[in-house]
Amino acid sequence: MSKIALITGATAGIGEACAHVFAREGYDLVLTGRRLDRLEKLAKHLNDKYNVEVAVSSFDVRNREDTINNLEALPAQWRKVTVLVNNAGLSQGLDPIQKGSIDDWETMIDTNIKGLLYVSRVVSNWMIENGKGHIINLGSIAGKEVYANGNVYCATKHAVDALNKGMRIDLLPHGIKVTAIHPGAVETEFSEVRFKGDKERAKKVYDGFKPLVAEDVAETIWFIASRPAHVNINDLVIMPTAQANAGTIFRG
Ligand code: NDP
Ligand code: 8X3
Repeated sequence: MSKIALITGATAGIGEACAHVFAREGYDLVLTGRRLDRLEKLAKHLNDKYNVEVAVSSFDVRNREDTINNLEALPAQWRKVTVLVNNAGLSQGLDPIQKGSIDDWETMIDTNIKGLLYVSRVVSNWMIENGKGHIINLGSIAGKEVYANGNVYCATKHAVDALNKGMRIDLLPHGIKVTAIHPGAVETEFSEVRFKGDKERAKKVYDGFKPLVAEDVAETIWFIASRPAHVNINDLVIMPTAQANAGTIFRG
């Protein structure tokens, strides 16, 4: 195994698109997410199509023990992770602070911040052992700006922005690159998850303009990962052309 990408949240959207791109580029893969059936189907497809090795590991990143134990249970050859795409994440609800669901807040905090930390704690140590690596964190435009009713989701992505900067400082002596990519609107399962399965409401988010698709973000992540050894992209914001900032979308 020469190059390995570990992608969290590979069962859908940006993570799944990253799995395709890294497999196309000859990377062996560790794919994680809760939906094991999707992981297994994707692994078989990528192995058949690109002849790459794919390990799958199904766990909920909110569960600290499961996350650490499942990662540590991977056979030793998979510890040679070259690129970690810290992608698993979600939004739940879109309500003003005084009306927000506390359960939703906890789900977002536990997934987007704590889950990312649990995975990073394990994999950064593997990278230190290997003397190299690249951690690519999925932030968001919601981690750069705040929009109406985005409150807690925006806070979790601001935390990712801060953690990205902190990780870069801490891992610098170990030769590990750290990058955050901050997309604007990407049409994935994201809004359907945010609105708890309400497909109609989710679809409306992307009405009247051309959003990014998961492949746009995945190709940009590949660009970030494929820079020469002496080049690191610290931070990258990527938006649909129709979106100026978190709250301004031109719907023609
Ligand atoms: P999707 O809903 O399409 O995919 C989310 C992925 O995260 C799924 O594979 C899901 O897997 C995984 N995931 C969610 N919760 C957990 C959990 N508790 N444990 C393990 N895996 C989990 O959304 P996107 O692809 O759009 O989102 C990917 C990332 O990009 C997220 O961090 C999101 O915040 C960020 N982002 C998205 C934008 C957008 O507009 N879509 C814009 C900016 C950033 P499973 O359910 O199988 O566990
Ligand atoms: C997802 C993009 O604008 O819906 O992070 O928060 S947004």
